[in-house]
Amino acid sequence: MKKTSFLIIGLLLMSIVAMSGCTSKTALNSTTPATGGNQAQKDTSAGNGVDSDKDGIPDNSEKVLGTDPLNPDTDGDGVNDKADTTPTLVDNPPKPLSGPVGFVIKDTIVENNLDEATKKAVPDHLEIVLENLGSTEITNFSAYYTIKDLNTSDKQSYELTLNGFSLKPKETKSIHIDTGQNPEHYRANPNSLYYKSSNQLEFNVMVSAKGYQSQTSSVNKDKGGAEAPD
Ligand SMILES: [Ca+2]
Ligand SMILES: [Ca+2]
Ligand SMILES: [Ca+2]
Repeated sequence: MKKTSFLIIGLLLMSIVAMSGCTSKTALNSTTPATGGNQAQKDTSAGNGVDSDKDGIPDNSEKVLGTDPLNPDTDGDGVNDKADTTPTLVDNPPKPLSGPVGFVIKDTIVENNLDEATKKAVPDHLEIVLENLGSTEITNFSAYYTIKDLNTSDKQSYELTLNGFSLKPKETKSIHIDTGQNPEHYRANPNSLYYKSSNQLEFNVMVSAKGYQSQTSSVNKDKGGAEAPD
């Protein structure tokens, strides 16, 4: 009996030791890393939400809408692109001013533009050549122009305050509407009909200066896209 009891106790002890070893081994295994560090990272750079002019419309969307990504008020009517239901059409066009004829529009150029100083070709843009007829300097100029696609009848219009532009007595000088990077150059919408449509386009221009009669002109641009603005 005594021998049998020792044998049973011995067997029990052995099985306990064996079990504890096994448990400990399992426990060790369970602590090995189950999750690697390879979870898929979300690519937050994929959405190009850059809004250069801070008007609430991302640059990519402005391209689709046909508005200017670098101008928060593309048509210049005082209403921000995002709030403007017609961001490339001035809803309340400026009225022509009355008064003496102080200046005239000598020419309106929309293609084959030349640099005034060098007479070399520059990229196509809207250029309005003005002449001061009088003996006093004229300042406070503004311009309003419409572009109509003669195939689709799409129409756009833009208003510009020509800060820094003046005409000395008898002076003849151009207003350039392009990238607006130089003095007396003003910004055109790079996504306008002018740059995006290859149909024939009709331009109607009105130039005003405080105290003088507004002057108007019209010109058509042949089909074919304008060159990229300079
Ligand atoms: Ca924008
Ligand atoms: Ca804009
Ligand atoms: Ca606007």
